[in-house]
Amino acid sequence: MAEATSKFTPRIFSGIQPSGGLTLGNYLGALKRFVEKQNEGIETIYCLVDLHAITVWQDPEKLRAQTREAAAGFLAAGIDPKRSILFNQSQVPGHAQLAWIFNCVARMGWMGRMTQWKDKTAGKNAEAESLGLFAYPSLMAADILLYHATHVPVGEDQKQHLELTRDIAAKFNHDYGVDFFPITEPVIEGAATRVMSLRDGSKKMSKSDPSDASRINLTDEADAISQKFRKAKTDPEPLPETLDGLKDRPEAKNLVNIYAALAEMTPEAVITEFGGKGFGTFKPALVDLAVAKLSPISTEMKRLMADPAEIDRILGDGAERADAIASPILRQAYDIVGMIRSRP
Ligand code: AQP
Repeated sequence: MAEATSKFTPRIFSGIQPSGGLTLGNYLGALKRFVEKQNEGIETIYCLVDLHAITVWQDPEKLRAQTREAAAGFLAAGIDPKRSILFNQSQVPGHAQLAWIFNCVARMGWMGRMTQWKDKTAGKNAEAESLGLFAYPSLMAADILLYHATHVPVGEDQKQHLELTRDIAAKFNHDYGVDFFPITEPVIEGAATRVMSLRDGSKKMSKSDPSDASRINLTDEADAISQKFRKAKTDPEPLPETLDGLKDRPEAKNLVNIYAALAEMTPEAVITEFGGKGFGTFKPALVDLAVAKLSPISTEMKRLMADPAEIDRILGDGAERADAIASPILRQAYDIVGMIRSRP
């Protein structure tokens, strides 16, 4: 990991929105790597960012169910709630409180330049979107900086938001003449930092895509995984003999990257193994691999979801531990900006 500001102890924070079921994109781009970071022995704080989820309409009952399901996904994928802190964002009030300060530090122009804002409002009336959706990156900066996190593992799509987090930290430090917030490093690693839709190689795989066939859900059973990969859009050519040959073949490249990430090998090694072979050979191999890696996760998720009270207990315990780190940092931030604190 690159060195963040050295006075800060290495600490990892990251989150996922419970705005739908977790996808293979969330798993390979984020969750699988969260587990690796936990297992490297660094302090890890992971959050289901439910306040982010409501930047677009969520049915309240579904949101609660999706949050528990996402928590089950984290646990099933290998997050150990004793070694990592796992909680849902709304149980730690400091996220929203620090976000307000950052709303006053960040500039409107910074938010307006975010490609995610542009993508999510493309073809729509942006004026009718929620203010929360516009200010989303400011809350994300608060999520991270509330814990003085030094490193944030994310997928490629979050890189720009991480840059904005650094800008907010730097402007806060500069405006108030302090060295209080770290300049956090994004950690974007692995073969599948941007998993694409199985129906359209130019679109990111996303939990909110209206087409279920565009994504593998972590809850999908072997049959669904198999069907979706077999029907995944490809071209008629066999896989190329070199990586370069994937350059103008986004769908083929996507499947090679998924295979590489699941098998923990490089895309080069996948090409060495399958170069010259057609999708009639490659897709069944991908299905076998995906089923072998993902089925244990979906089975464990089902087991965990049968006991929602236990999931809530884990999230509550995580929230208390997160709050114990966040509260003193938030108090200092309020002191720095000049808020009076005289309540007994
Ligand atoms: N397709 C992807 N490939 C690699 N990484 C991905 N991530 C998301 N999609 C992919 C990574 O997952 C983490 C959590 O993302 P998020 O849930 O906070 O929001 P998102 O990036 O907007 O994900 P979705 O699935 O597209 O959600 P919706 O549809 O609700 O907007 C991040 O680290 C992200 O990079």
